[in-house]
Amino acid sequence: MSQNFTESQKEYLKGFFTGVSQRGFTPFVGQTADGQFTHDQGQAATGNDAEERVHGVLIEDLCKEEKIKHEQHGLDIWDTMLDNAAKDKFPEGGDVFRYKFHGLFYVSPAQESFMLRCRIPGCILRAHQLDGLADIAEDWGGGYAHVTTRGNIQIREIMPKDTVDVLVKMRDMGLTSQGSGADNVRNVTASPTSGFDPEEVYDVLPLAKAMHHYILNNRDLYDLPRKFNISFDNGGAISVCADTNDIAFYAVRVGEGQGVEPGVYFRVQLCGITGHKQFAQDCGLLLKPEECVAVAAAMLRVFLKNGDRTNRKKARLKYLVDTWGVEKYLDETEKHLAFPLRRFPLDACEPRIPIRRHGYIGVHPQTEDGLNYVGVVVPVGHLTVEQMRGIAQLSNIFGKGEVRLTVWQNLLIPHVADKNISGLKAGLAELGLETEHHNITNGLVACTGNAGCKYAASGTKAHAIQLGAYLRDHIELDQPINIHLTGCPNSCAQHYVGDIGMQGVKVKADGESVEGYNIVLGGGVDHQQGIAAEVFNSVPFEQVPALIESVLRIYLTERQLDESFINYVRRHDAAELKEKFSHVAA
Ligand code: SRM
Ligand code: SF4
Repeated sequence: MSQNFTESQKEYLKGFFTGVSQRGFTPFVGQTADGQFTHDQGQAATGNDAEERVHGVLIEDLCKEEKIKHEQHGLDIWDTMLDNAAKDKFPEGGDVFRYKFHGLFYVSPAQESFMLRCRIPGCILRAHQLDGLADIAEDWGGGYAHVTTRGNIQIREIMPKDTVDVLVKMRDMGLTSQGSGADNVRNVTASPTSGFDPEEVYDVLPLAKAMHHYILNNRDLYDLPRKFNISFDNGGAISVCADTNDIAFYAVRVGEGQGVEPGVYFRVQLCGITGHKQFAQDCGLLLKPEECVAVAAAMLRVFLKNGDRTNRKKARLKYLVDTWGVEKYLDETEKHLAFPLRRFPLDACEPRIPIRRHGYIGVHPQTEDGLNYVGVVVPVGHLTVEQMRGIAQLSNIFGKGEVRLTVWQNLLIPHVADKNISGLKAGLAELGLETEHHNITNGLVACTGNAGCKYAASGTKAHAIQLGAYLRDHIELDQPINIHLTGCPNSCAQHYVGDIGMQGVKVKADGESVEGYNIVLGGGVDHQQGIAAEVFNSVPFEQVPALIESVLRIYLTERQLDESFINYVRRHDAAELKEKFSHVAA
């Protein structure tokens, strides 16, 4: 291929890529400067017997979803979608799965409608986009939206006739939902304070955006063995919960005398999947910022080629790396790259500053003098259309028309001048939104639950609101905690990383089946990384608020000095905790 370029073309390309690099975007992503690709450009069937095998697997051995993809690619159903929209008809058979390639989830029987899962790359929204999403929710949805645990937006209750209008409107606003579901890379997250955080090591927003656009423009990446999460953390005190992702980048500094040029680099953690009780682990790499997207793309392609296509339960990246070991995975990754990987010990990097939990809620100074960001509590991520429009308007009046979403289902409004703080807060209060610290309700996270998800055993969002209100009235904590409610073992609200985590289950009470929870204690992320241990089993929700209150009271009584809840819980093993709390569960 390189022979096809004249010398002047090669010079032009070199200059172009250098220019791109200087603007903060990644130049080499599976492609050398002279235009050679280091990966296959989209390929489904392989081998001599191409009709028989897909990704090296006999068609008859493929799992259901792989067969569906083989029959027709999810991105190739536009005609079907037009036809279904014209007839106001829901998809059938394999098309239900293919619609998810477009971010449209037919969520029957929980609701007889679609849920639209957007992509909000880097978790940043412009005011006009938030306004537009409010229009979608009002004109074609249920009049509300949810901030998700990937700093993203979901809109529900969309009917088939409106699906195409919704997708077109998304594109008109400079947004897309392509690949937000099914076997694709999900919303690429970035620290919500990126770009204005006085404590950040590196502004990761350009990297998250570059990653997003790389995925959008490479069709081969729309055929992974399974879902995939990528996150960029700026290395400051406000975390993006990167270590729960399949690939987690976080910025670090390396000082003098460590054998590499001193400066800012990225560590790479692999295989976070906390529903399977595993955090992403450091894989020993040190990357320059401009290498991150290339490495992620190469890693994706190794996964694409070698991940399990026969068993959905073993198809996540974790299982490939478990089978191969990290070194083999890195060696294979290197084959897809135009530069060598830099192995470098983690302990030669400067340690990260401590994370401030809930630290973005309220008013905080930005890098630029006189400007602030304001963290807003969005109870379980639920926003009405009026609130969405109001936030957009307030961000225009008092900020610079920008809103950031957090993986804790909250949001923040940046670039607010000192003199505008009170106006903004008053405006938010009128919308029923708080900016005040509260050590329990600021960290309340809940998945969709049975209001919209067929897997849910419980009404997580409604229960979270009830629980928060109860605890607020009954107990005061002097330190922040997180409570995560998830409706089923899929762990979308990541109950295993909450100080208190709750997983929905059906419980028998007085001969009747009622909504309840298994309750785990002591989970955390980042510097408090740890999987929570199950302490209570099958508790009807009715009993949960008083039970959690009792647990917190015992903690307050028994803790050493100002010991945190996590540390208190972790001083005991699960059996001791069960014993200790047995009387409150009775
Ligand atoms: Fe999730 C499937 C909702 C984040 C693990 N998740 C689902 C589905 C699509 C159920 C389905 O297949 O129909 C849920 C849609 C409900 C609905 O109608 O709203 C659903 N997941 C959510 C959201 C909306 C929870 C929330 O309320 O915030 C989150 C959307 C994130 C986004 O914007 O992309 C959401 N889900 C997560 C996370 C956290 C994350 O991605 O950072 C996880 C755990 C991390 C992980 O990847 O394992 C997660 N969701 C799952 C799983 C289990 C995957 C696994 O390999 O174990 C499923 C089931 C599946 O994929 O087959 C699932
Ligand atoms: Fe649905 Fe289960 Fe995910 Fe909750 S955790 S949204 S119930 S799949």
